[in-house]
Amino acid sequence: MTDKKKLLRSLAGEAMDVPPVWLMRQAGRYLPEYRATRAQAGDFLSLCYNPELAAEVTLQPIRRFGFDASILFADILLIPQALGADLWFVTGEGPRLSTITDASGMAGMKTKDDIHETLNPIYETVKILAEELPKETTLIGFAGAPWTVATYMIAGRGTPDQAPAHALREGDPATFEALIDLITDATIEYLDMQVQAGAEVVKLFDSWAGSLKGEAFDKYALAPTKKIITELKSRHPDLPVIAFPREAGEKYIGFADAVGADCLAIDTSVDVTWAAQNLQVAGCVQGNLDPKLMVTGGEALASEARRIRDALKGGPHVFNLGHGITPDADPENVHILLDAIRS
Ligand code: 1CP
Repeated sequence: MTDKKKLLRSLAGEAMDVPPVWLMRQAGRYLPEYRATRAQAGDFLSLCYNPELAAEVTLQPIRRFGFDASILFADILLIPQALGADLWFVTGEGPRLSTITDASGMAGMKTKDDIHETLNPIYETVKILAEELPKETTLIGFAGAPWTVATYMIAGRGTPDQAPAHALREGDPATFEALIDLITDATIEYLDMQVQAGAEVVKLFDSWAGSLKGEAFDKYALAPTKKIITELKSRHPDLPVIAFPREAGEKYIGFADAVGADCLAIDTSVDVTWAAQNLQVAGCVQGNLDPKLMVTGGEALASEARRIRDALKGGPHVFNLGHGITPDADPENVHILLDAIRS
């Protein structure tokens, strides 16, 4: 047990006084070396599809901070592109995609077996990382969960309330479900290839899960996630999976068990004492420091980090933020955070 990597021990259910720590978006614009490598690549998508440079930006925060885990540098929107959607990024605004508004939009999509042609460079990045990461660092692969990915494919961009996706879901359920099924099947193949290339853990990001309520949540957030995890675990029985149904509220309860995840990632809105009582009983919990504290820093950051660590130390915990670190965060604050957690 002792030479097992720290993150894998937490995911296997071990409680520790000092939890493993990594940060969502730990490779990103708050780091000057990331901005330099992105400029070298030309733009964000060229960086994602350049295995040497994508591996380099993945390694940068590990070198600088010594996190316990490293997350592959890529994006959840590469799957839509691999399925045939147009994808580009508008500087200062975010992603843009071609839209799917009816059955004709689905007719232009490729199949799950066609995605590797586009995504092969991502598997190459994973292979480089599996070679180059320090032996104590766990490599996490990832994908978006089908609902979140569908919201971008339908609207063609990020949306505050996912209204276009809800409109298709309610107005043309056959097309909507065909899209969810296609993303689900493609995601299984994509993550399987990441694992074959060397990813030791996979995480599913369902960033917009919270906008699905009641039965719609069960059908379109929970069920596709369960299908992906069930199929991946049938192919890789020992693969740990982290699920992140962001802003799921009371739907967090029982979620990890229902989908077969080893760890439930929680957003900043969840009270950690409540999480210890209601969520950690089912297994590992990951979270949930407010990313704003990575901008403001100081003693407020250190004491909040210790409060979260201590509230969750009775059970398995992976320390992380409740959402991604923002470009205006100060890298020095990461040292404050790590000192607070590890001392
Ligand atoms: O300008 C830049 O350099 C691009 C900024 C950026 C980065 C660093 C984007 C554009 N994506 C990424 C990398 C990324 N995205 C990772 C890599 C690993 C890491 O965490 O270090 C991961 C895991 C993601 C996941 C991702 N992409 C999510 C899910 C998590 C979340 O933040 O909720 C989502 C929703 C996306 C879409 C996306 N990609 C990029 C942006 C700005 C967005 C959000 C768009 C929106 O506002 O809706």
